[in-house]
Amino acid sequence: MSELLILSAEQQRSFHDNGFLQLPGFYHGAPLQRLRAEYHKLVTETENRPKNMSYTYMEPPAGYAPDAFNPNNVVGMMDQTQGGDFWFDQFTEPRIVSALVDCLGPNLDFHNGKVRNKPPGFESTQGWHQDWPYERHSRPELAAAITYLDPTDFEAGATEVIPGSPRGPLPTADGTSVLVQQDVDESQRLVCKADAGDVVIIHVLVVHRAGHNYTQRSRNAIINEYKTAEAVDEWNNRCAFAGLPLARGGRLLMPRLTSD
Ligand SMILES: O=C(O)CCC(=O)C(=O)O
Repeated sequence: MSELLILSAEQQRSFHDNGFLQLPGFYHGAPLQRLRAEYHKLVTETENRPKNMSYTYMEPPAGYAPDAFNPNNVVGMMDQTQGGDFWFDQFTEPRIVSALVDCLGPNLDFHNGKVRNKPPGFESTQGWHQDWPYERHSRPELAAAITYLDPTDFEAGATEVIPGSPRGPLPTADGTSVLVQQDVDESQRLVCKADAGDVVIIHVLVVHRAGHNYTQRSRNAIINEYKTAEAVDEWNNRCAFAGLPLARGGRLLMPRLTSD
């Protein structure tokens, strides 16, 4: 096996055994503040953006109001990667690319980027799923890196996973892309309690779901997905920078556009 770029052997093993890996404090201090500030601009300065940076908004449920960080209740967005140089550097960031190389392999491409938020009162209706039906490739060599901008805990926007769940595609409920919910052994679930700045990497076949947010504070997250160069798109990925080569033979390819 080739030399690891950033993860410890134990972290790499944990990803392979469990299908997910939490990287606590991946962003902290000034870089985390900058990330949050840039993100605030992303969800407030929504005019004159490239057309395929599509925003979706959530109607505040009774008893909940949008908070000052995400005042328009943006619940989702595709292709935040097109939001300017900062956001290009965010998904090509050398440390995250290195972590994904260590998890997936030395030849890494980008897959897509999105925002999935949990505004106050958000109820997750998607349920347990694998990302595979949404991201079919010639081989299941993909993973999502979720960057949390706020502390998340159970019913405060935390992602839940079934560690070590089967690595093959599981049957989906009729007419949907999610699993038959009753088939999932919830006793095995793990709540990914995260702090602002944590990153959780989730393999495309790992069973997981987004949590609810029954608090008055928005829980904001960026989700960038990566794949190996050997995994060929069969899903017709039209997202920005799909297939962009990020590493070859373990060597990172992308220059930095911004100085910090
Ligand atoms: O938002 C989350 O906590 C999880 C996101 C998720 O399940 C997904 O994008 O497939």
